[in-house]
Amino acid sequence: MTDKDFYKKYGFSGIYEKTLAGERLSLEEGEQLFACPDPLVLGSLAHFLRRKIHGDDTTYVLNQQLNYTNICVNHCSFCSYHRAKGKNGAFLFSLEDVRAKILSQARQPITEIHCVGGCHPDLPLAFYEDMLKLFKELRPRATLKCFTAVEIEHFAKQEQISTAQVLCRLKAAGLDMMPGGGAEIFAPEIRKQICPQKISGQRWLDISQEAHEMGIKTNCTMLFGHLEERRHRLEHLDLLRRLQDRTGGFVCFIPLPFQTRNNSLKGIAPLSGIEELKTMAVSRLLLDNIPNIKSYWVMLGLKQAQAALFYGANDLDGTVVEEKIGHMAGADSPQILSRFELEGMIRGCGLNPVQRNGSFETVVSG
Ligand code: V47
Ligand code: SF4
Repeated sequence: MTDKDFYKKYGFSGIYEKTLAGERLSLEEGEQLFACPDPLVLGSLAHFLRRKIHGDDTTYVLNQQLNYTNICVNHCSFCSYHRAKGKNGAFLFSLEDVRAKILSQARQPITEIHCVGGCHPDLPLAFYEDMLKLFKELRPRATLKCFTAVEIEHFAKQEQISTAQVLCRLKAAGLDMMPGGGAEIFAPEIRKQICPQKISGQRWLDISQEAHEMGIKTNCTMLFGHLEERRHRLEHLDLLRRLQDRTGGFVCFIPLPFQTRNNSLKGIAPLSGIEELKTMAVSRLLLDNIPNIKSYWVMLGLKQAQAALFYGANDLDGTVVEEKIGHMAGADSPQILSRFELEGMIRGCGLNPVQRNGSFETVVSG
C-alpha cells in the first residue's frame, strides 16, 4: 500500500496533500484527525512534519528550574501548588535562598534558568529585578526564562504601572525570555471554571504580543485533560498560530497534560496515553508556524515523553533539577535527569541528541 492509499483509507487524502504542501489545516480537519481510530495515522503525519523541520535531531537543555514561591492570590482549581499566605506549606525563597539554589548546581554548565512562582500578594517589582540580577551575576551566560504573562500582569497591578513598563524594567534587569505558563485553555467558559481569578485568555495573548514586540521571545502552553473538549484545544491552537502569524515571537509550544492529584478539580480521570499522543500530534500538525514542540517529561512521564518524540515533538526540555508544580499534583517522574540520561532517552529512541540553550541555539560542549 502506498502512503497515499494508507491515508485515503481513513478519508485523509486532503489532509495528507495539505501536510505535504505545507498548507494550514482547518479546525474541522483537526476534529477529523482527533476522531481517527488509529493513532498511528496522526503519528505518521506529525512525525513526517517533525522530520521535515528537524530531521532526527532532538534537543535538550542543561537547565535549572526555580519555583521561588507558592504563595498566590489566585486559586486555580487545577493547581495543587499554590497556598494562601500564612497557610501550612506556604513558602517564599529569600534572595539568599535563591543564591544557594543556583550555587548548588555551580559545577553543571547550565544554560537556562527557568523561574516562575505564584502571584504573591506583597512583593515589590524590585524583588524580581534583584532576582534577575542575581541570576545574571551567578550565571552570566544562561538564558533567563522567567515569569509568565500571568505574573507580569500581577506585577503591573501591584506596582500600579503598565505591563509594558514591567517588561521594560525586567528586560533591563536581565530577562531574556518568558516561559509559556498561564495559557491553560483560552475558552472563557472553561477558564471561568478552572481559573476564574486569572487573566483572560485574550489578556494572556496581548501580554505575549507586547513581549514579542519588545524583542522578548516567549513559549506557549496548553493545559489539557481537565474540563475542556477537543474543540477547545483546537481553538486554543488556532489562537496561538494567529498571534504567531503577527509576531513570530513564540519559540516553543508545550502541551501540559493535567496532573490530577491534590487539587480541587475532583473526579477527573487522567487522559489515556493515546489521547495525550493524539493531542501532541494534532498540535504539531496545526501549529505550522511554531518551530518547536516540547515533550515535557516532568508531566508526561519518561516513557510517554519518548513516545511523543514520534508524535510531533522534537524537544525534551532538560535537566530541571527541582520541580514543584507537577510533582505536587502527583507527577511520578524524577526531579532531575542528568545530561547522560537525557541523551540516553533520545538515543534509545533511535534519534539524535542535540544540546541547546534556552533560546534553542545549539550548544557545542565537550
Ligand atoms: O501555568 C499547574 C501548569 C504551568 C497543573 O516555557 C499544571 O519551557 C498539569 O508552563 N497539571 C507551569 N499542569 C509550567 C509551564 C512550563 C513547564 C515546562 C516548560 C515551560 C517552558 C513551561 O503548569 C502552569 C499551569 O498551566 N499546571 N497545575 C497540574 N495540576
Ligand atoms: Fe496561582 Fe499559578 Fe497556581 Fe493559578 S496556577 S493558583 S496563578 S500558582
